Amino acid sequence: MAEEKKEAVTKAKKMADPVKASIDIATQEMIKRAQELGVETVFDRAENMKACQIGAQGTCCKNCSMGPCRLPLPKGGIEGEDERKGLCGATANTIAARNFARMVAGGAAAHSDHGRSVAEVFMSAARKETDAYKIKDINKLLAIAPHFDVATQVEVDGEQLDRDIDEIAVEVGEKALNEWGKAEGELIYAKRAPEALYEKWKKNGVLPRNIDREIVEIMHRTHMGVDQDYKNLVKQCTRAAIADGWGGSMLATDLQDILFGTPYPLQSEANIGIMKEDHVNVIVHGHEPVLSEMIVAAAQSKEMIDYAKSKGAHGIQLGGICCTANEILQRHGVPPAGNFLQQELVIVTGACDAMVVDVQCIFQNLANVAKCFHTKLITTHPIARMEQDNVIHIEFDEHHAIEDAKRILKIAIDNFENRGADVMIPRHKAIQIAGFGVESVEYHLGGTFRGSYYTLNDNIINGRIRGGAGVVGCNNARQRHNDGCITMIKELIKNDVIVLTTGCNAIACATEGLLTPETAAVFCGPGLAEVCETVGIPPVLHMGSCVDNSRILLALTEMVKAGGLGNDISDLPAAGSAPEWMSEKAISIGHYFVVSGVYTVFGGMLPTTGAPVFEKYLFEELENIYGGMWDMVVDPIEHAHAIIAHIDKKRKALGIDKARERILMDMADRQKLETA
Ligand code: BF8
Repeated sequence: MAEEKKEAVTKAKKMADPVKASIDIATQEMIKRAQELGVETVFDRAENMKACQIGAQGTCCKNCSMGPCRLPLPKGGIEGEDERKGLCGATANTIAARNFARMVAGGAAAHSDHGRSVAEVFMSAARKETDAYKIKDINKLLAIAPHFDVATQVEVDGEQLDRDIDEIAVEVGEKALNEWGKAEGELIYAKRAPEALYEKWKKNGVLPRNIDREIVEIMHRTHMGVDQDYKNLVKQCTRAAIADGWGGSMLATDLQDILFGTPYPLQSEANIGIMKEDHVNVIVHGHEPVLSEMIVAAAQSKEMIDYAKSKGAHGIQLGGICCTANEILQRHGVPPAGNFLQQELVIVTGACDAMVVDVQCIFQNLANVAKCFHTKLITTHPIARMEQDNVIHIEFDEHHAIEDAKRILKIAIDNFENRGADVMIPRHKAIQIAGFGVESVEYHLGGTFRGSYYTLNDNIINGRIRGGAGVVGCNNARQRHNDGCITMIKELIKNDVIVLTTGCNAIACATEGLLTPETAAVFCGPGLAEVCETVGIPPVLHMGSCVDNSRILLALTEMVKAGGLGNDISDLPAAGSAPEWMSEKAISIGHYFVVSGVYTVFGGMLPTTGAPVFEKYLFEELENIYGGMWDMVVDPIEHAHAIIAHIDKKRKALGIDKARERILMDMADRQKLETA
């Protein structure tokens, strides 16, 4: 590495201990490598900058310039009346609730704006304005059309005939796009929730009107001097969170499935070791699959492979980081090179010929790390550019998508010969099975004849499976990388809790080898192991990217519909978790799980601890309204046991807490088990 380039890197004062920083050996090796080369990473920065404890408690208000007003929780807590106030008189509850609501707005905006971009590309494809994208999954299009009141058949001379697919697609696309800004009505997909849940939302006045409006209204209400009632603020962030989970995110998932194909289980690998020394390594990072789908297609073309070979490489190795990785993994088997905290380390290998980024979760420091190596860092999205002068911007346009993808690949291929001597790819990678979804879980755990979640429900009722947990979310440099996720999940599956996972948590599970059917015999309790071995699935099911948490909502809804486990999501022996969360998106996800009836536990720190009354409202009182509630448990084993205790509570309420022999039930038997 050139000396002048080294100088471009800000040297950290203290260095992270690689073993304390991550449980993953590849990550440990690359942190050490970065330190040897004098390249600073997030792990070192976390050693040198401590988090602001007032902000972490959620009680710093910077919404006007009379502040920032800081209201730390006194040591020993509050005795008597809480007299803390900002200059305007805002209480700790108001401040924490406003901050929390703004996090929901940020997260919902990110997921939903992603969804909007997909909807726009969907419209271009439906209107045939682009050759690059086609309606790929017609069955899924036909499955969602009725939600939008779009007819799939047409009457001709008294006969019902199938309607033209492009016509259906245009109409679905128009109605879907309308969900972001329609003037009246309510979010269409809210009705996909179990009826009891929809009625709860209606009764409490939290049905979203449209996606954008609920986010904008949070920004209005949290402006200085507007909403000063934490319960009313939570009501608004409930609307916005539902608009995310059952709106923007769910639309993103559905439209991506129609455009790029609904995922089905496939085998791949994971971790930095997927990179190849003799190949052109191209890493895609971010969240939106519209460009990366094209990069996958272009990288498989003979033209690009021949071009790579003409430059001395054996081929092109694609890899991913974060949720773009999950998107192309679940549909094409492209292996993830790592999760959120590994993004800089992929460049530190010295073998990353190009990193192509779109939106969300992208470190600005990538540009500084890229400067130390030959890596071309390419931004592609108009809303996510970088100020550093070594960054190339190639704005992606769906109308010439494949040309853009080839242009990017050529830059990477041309860069192959510029690799320095500092190449070190860790040898560690693991095999994984990914690509589960509502449809494939139904196939594996329901069967083609019954076509439902009966088998899953039966196995929960007979106790082989104790319950289910959606374990999702990020990494956080304030915690040991992947430790919270993996320790917690191993404890869950040991106790017969099946896990559905997405996002960076899913990549952590993949790198630790938890996403193979063989894992069941090693880590699971006897009941879950038996089910996994019988149907040949891993005990941890990779359900996709973070917008695909909507798949988990729909899987829970299918469980309710299949019968025997109550009438609503809140009756199910199920819970949600994000042990290493860090982003606003995680807060939005957490909140839509809670108000969909799911007990949801976060690790690390929640920005509610500085306002105990507000926190109690989230942690206890919301259960009386929606059936779900927030919780925070730092220790991963205790975190798992909080989930298990909740599952056991729900099993007891359903009357299935006693071990019982497996009996095949018909619908009448099942209905007898329904709770009132
Ligand atoms: O959206 S899990 S670090 S990449 S925010 Fe970001 Fe968190 Fe990863 Fe996917 Ni989700």
